[in-house]
Amino acid sequence: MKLSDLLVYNEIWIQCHDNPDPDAIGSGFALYVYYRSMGKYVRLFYSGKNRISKNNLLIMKEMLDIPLEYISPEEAALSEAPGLLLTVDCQYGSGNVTRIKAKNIATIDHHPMESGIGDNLRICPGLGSCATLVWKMLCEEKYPVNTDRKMGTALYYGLYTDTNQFSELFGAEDLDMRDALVIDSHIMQKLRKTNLSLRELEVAGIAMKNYFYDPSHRYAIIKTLPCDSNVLGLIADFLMQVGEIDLCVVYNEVEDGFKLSVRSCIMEVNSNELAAYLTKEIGTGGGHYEKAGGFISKKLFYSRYRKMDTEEYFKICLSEYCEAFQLIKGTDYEFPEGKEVKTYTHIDRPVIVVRPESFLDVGSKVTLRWGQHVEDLEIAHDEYWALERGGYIQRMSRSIFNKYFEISDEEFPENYSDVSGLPTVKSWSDGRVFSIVGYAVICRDKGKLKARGMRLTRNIKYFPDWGDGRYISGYTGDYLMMIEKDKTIFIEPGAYFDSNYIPDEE
Ligand SMILES: [Mn+2]
Repeated sequence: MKLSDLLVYNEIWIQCHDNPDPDAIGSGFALYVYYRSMGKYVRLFYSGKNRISKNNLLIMKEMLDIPLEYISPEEAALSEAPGLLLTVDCQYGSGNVTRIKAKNIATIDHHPMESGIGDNLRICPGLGSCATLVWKMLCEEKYPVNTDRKMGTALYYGLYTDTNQFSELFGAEDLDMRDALVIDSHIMQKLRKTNLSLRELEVAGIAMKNYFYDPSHRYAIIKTLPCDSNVLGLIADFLMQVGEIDLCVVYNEVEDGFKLSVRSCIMEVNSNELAAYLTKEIGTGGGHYEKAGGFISKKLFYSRYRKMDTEEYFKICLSEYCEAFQLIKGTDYEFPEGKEVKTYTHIDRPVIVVRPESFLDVGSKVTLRWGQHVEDLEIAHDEYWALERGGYIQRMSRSIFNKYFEISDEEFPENYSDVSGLPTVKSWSDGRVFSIVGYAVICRDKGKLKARGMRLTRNIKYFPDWGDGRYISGYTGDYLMMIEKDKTIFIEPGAYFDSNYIPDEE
């Protein structure tokens, strides 16, 4: 569904979920402005037992001139939308939205599909906020979003609160919106300082008294009472300052699922990977090395795990994760011998290689993006990145680069990758975005590269003895490789292995 598909209706009622949050209000407001500009009669409202009372919502409504109306449940029961009812950040018929009679229903949402009621649905569960979806749809209509700072601020604040102040942001499209929006930084400053209410302070206090701690894996789990998802992030950040705790999951129940914040303060666990692990096939999760977040759908959880208690689930899953990887340290690892290890020859083809130091400072933090692949990295001295197919980035030291690659004067190959677009790097310090291709060179193998390789039958975390101390994961089905003469170890993703390597005849 596109926004312009709904222009056939002259009256459009936009409904946020009950107890609306900044994402629902921001998304609804942007849609309100859009349909008004198209000459429609538009209403923006929410219902439910409670009127909004939190400071940040009141400030948002007032400073951004959002014409948000409140309709009591009694009034809602008597109302009927005359044209179209459009639910945002929620789905018609779900438990978190008061039902209003309507002949025509449309939905724009980023939660997992619920009832599927209505002919016009646009549901994208992978997105960090509903605001991102609305922004995308406005861009599809070529609507000049950046001429309206208030709209920009509303959408920005929606994403900001739905991703724990961007700390749990991981989607490529979410990053696109964050980088593209023009906002009123004065209003945003005010909103940042009113994130929590006194009630939420109490919820956080109660939650912290009731933690579960596993001393063998050094993780903590906390379930909180219903509260703003920002509180989850704050509690999780707090736990990371406790000496005995290396990892934590803080979560609570919402109408249709569970929101969670994940933290790690050790190099052995990447929160981004852990959040994806905890939500695999039952939701979405991801983020950065130290902070990540996610959402688990109740429907998917209970259909898979029946009546399992959620805390029990997290205990099992966290312990499983802690034991699921073999740790391999670059310096003292003995490559296995045996019949599962074969010698392979690399198929020579052009590779894009970049030396990030040539345009970024050593030690600076950046986000690397290539298609849907998003990764945070710290620029290490003398590090090179080979950009391989499927959005995979092979990191290597300068000495390895010099030994095995030579610069070729070929043109950039067309269709280099099956990943759409070209890779970019965004600097955290000043927000500048660099297209890597401008700094990259095309390389070829120096001579025939031969390596010993073994298909992984379990997951590993490989800690190279160069770089920023972070590990590289290899999963069952990937290949652990070693160049014999200098014992260089690297991981090749299983998906492209056969088109990159040929086994030698034994
Ligand atoms: Mn939302």
